[in-house]
This record gives sequence, structure tokens and C-alpha cells, in this order.
Amino acid sequence: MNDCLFCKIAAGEIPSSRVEETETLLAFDDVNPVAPSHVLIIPKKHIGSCLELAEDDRVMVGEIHLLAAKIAKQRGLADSGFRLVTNTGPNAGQSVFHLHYHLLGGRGMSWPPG
Ligand code: DGP
Repeated sequence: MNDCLFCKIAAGEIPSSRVEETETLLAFDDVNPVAPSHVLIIPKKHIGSCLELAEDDRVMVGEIHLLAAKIAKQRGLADSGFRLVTNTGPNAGQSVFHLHYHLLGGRGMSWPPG
């Protein structure tokens, strides 16, 4: 999508601190980290949120979880734990309308979230 920030990051038009990349996914550091480790995982193709996922996206969604686990292990978060979350819509505070998963770790987190 022309005007989408994360599409531009995926295309390399806006710089980011890249963590991992696959054929379909990009992982990069969040510009405003709220935990010592705060990585965003996005599909390279534009999907506005999980509400727009199609049957054909099943494999890609699974790959997001596998990539999150790989990054968590790389960063030494497997034992201490981490959170993988996708904010959807206003009540969840979604601010960028391109599907993304926050991988948060490196500190204790409360539940339920605020
Ligand atoms: P959400 O509120 O769930 O839609 O999260 C959007 C996240 O995107 C937020 O944690 C900040 C991050 N973000 C916004 N703009 C940029 C950017 O230009 N670069 C990077 N790396 N992250 C960004």
C-alpha cells in the first residue's frame, strides 16, 4: 500500500534496524522500545490487521510464531519468557495499520495489560 509506513520499511524505503528477514516476513527493532528487547514482526505484504487475514495466510501466520521463537532464543529470552502480541483496533491501541506482532522481553510484565 502506497502510504503505509511498514510497507515502506519492508521495501527498504524507510530505514530500520533489521533483526531477521525471510521471503515473506521482516523483523526489526521497534523505534520506541517498551522493553529491553522489543522487536516487530511483519508480513512484507500489506495486511491491515489480523481481521484482514485470509485462508491463504495460514502458513505465514505460523511462520511469524516460528520466527518469534527463533529471535527469542537468539536474544536469550527463552528461559525468562517473553510476550508476543498483536494490537487490533482502537481499544487495543493499534497505531500502525499494517499487521505486526510485538515481541517483548527482557523484563517482567504484568497481566492483564493496561
Ligand atoms: P501498535 O501501537 O501496536 O500499532 O504499534 C506500532 C509500533 O510501531 C509502536 O510500538 C512504534 C512502532 N513504530 C512506529 N513507527 C515506527 C518506525 O518508523 N520505525 C520503527 N522501527 N518502529 C516504528
